Amino acid sequence: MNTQRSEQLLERAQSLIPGGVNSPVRAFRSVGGTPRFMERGEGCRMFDVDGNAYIDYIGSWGPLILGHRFPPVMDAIRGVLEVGTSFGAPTEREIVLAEMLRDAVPSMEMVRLVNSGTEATMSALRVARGFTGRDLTIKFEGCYHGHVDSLLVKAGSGMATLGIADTAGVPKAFAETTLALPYNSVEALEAAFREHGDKIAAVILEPVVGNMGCIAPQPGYLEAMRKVTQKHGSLLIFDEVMTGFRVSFGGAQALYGIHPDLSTFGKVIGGGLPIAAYGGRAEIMRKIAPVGNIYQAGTLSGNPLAVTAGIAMLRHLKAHPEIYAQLDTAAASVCAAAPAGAVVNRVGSMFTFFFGVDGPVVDWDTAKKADTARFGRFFHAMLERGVYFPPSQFEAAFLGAAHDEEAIAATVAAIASFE
Ligand code: HOZ
Repeated sequence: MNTQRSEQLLERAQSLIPGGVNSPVRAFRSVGGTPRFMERGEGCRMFDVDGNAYIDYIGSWGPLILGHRFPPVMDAIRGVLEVGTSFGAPTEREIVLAEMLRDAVPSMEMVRLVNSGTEATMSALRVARGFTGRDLTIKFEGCYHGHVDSLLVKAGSGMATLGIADTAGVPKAFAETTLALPYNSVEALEAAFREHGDKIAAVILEPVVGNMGCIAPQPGYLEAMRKVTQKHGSLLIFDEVMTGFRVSFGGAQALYGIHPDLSTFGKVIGGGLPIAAYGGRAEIMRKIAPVGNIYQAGTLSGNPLAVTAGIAMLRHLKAHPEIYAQLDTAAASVCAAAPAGAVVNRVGSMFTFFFGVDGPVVDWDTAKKADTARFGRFFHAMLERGVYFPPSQFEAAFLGAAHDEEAIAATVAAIASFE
């Protein structure tokens, strides 16, 4: 495979942009080799600057559930270009998107739009602290909630990929407001509440984890979490940036039947443009300025471009609920082809093959035992055959509605040829 132009661009980028990339996992550091510079996308495929085509299993890390350049989303974006890209003043479109979010996710009685998942989780956490008057947060080892200072403690995604335990630059005092517990352990959660219950503002988690690879909650885990947070007056925050409108139209909370107090959304809700949202119980959300005294703001928040793309995306998903069953079937076919010995974790269209583990992968302790060198060989074998999986053992793969039978068959054949 010719990668000459990508190599040239990497060299040029590296002198100017740290690692040559604007988000660390893209740099291929844990798998080695040259990150591919992309030129365009079409449906389930991406094409790089050297003319190589790839069946895409990152989908922009989640947003592209309908594939690249999905026509209704593209048309909606073209339409809004005629009226303006940002006003810094409210528009009716923002209400439409907020209504769609509330209708799909009943626990979100009120919503605030922001620009990224990081902003959404940072804001939700501030609101939880402001509402409860408490400072401590519980998060889970291997979960990632964007690069919020206090949440970069034992974090997944790029931190897990690069082996950075705790990032420099976060004041100790911030990190000390966070307790990191093992995922899927009711025992650890209850013990933390026994010790610190009256100080815990919130528990934040990925209800299905995507950032240490894909990990599902064990039966009863989310229920226990709901119960213990309620008992101690702490807020339960579901970070559904990855899972929202992905594992089901109403997100993981609809799939598992749990009502969190606050939720964060991103990725799919922007149709591929930068947007995110947080929201929850009206009683809590009314504490936010200008109604209350918890401050959060943003110049480009609710900008018409991203809002319009999001509306088009959600309209299509709502009108075609059968998409979720189709995604499930297609992802099951890909997972059925997993190399011998790999442990397969999958929830709907999110999945991971864990290499070299000898039992179920349910938390960071079991995930980190994975043979990352073998994963790297798998990743490159797939890339050579034109299949682009996430360049990290600790990131979930995403399949979309544009993955047709031909793409699935080609993926299955590529996986089958890996030894
Ligand atoms: N942290 C993102 C995945 N969990 C990667 C984002 C990107 O590189 O675009």
